[in-house]
Amino acid sequence: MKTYEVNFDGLVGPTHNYSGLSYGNVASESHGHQASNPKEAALQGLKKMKALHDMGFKQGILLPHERPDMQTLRALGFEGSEREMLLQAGKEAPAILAAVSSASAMWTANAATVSPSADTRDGRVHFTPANLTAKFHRSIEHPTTGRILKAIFRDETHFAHHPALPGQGHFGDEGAANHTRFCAAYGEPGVELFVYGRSAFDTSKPAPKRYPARQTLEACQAIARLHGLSEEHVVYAQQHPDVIDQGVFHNDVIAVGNGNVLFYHEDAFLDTPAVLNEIEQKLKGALFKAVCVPREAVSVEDAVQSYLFNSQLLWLEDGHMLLVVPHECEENPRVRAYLDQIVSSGGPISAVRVFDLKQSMRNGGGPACLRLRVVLGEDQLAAAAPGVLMCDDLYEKLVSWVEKHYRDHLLPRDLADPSLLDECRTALDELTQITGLGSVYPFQLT
Ligand code: SUG
Repeated sequence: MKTYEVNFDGLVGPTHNYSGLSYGNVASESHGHQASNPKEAALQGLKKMKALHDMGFKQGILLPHERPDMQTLRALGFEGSEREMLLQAGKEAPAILAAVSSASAMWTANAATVSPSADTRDGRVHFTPANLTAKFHRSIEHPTTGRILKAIFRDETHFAHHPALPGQGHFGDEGAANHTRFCAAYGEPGVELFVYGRSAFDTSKPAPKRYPARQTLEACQAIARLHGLSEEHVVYAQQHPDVIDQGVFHNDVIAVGNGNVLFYHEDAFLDTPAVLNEIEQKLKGALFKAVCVPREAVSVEDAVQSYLFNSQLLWLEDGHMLLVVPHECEENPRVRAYLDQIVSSGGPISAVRVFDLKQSMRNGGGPACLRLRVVLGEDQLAAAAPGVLMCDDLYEKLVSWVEKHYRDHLLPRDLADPSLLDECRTALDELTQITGLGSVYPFQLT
């Protein structure tokens, strides 16, 4: 039976905007309060999905969330009609309104951690939505994320869904952005690498001084337990605290792995030799290839600015890897020179493909942030909801849907506009019909 890596990209939501919400994420902080273009953002994302689908990769979508999140506004004491609540929040608490309006669910690398059935004790694919406790605007994502994942992966004989970890800093979990799986082939047992920024209980471990470390060791361990992963197939690695302080807020900003390849920056981990050695030991049956990018060639600052490592590493038919990078990599001369050299080096990465994802990049989200990887066997893929799997027809429908419903200019002050909420709900209602997912949004459930 064939097994595939299916990339589920987040479809950018109609409220995509720049509110400077993510302290420690340099792009989000520096673009805060500029005008965004939600229509362009959604179309840029769709273009990437379609191009990868056309190249023969399996591609799916995850749906945007209902925003502004009126339930959260109500829970925070805003009262009256929805119109009144929005106007009051816009006037008295614009920062709260921005948080409950963020389209941040688009970065589906943070949606969940997924363990394929070849790795789990009960032979099912396990999903745990990330609690995203580090940022308020992201901590409200997991209930809808969980409903969407359950609606797509319904069949309990194949799929197991866990609730998000307790929503508390001790178990801060950012999902697949800090999780990488290595294997000889997708259908074979792999090694799951969990990367954390700090420990909640072990004070002997160093922590960053300037920016927050979002993921804890204890969250990683809890996910491994919940998913029924065995010790011999798990590696925990601490991210170097100094790189977090330079803006590396997730491991996927400094390293990416797939199959038997890890592409990483020299400064990514606290103890690199130990991490590489443990992956190599545990990855029996596959020749582990670690491609290190030296700081002399690409500095951490270059990596954060260009998002070189926030790339997708995709297995080509001939066994080599394709690196899918954002356009910003071409604009940085050192990164561009490095990429030119790597494809001609005879190493595991043989091709590079560049995408314009500027709208998402300005909030710190590159190609890898925009996708959640789900390894599925043929039978599991057949059991998934077909309406979210990319095909020519779905692509055309989604492009027309975006053209019809999305604005091409949005400022944080527009978030209080009650017609934006209506537009968002009308669009999402139609989207659940296009994808055949049924009711997943609070406004459809009440
Ligand atoms: O969590 N930005 C997101 C970007 C997430 C990128 N994901 C990965 N690296 N996997 C974040 O910081 C900014 C929203 C704003 O500022 O309006 C934001 O949430």
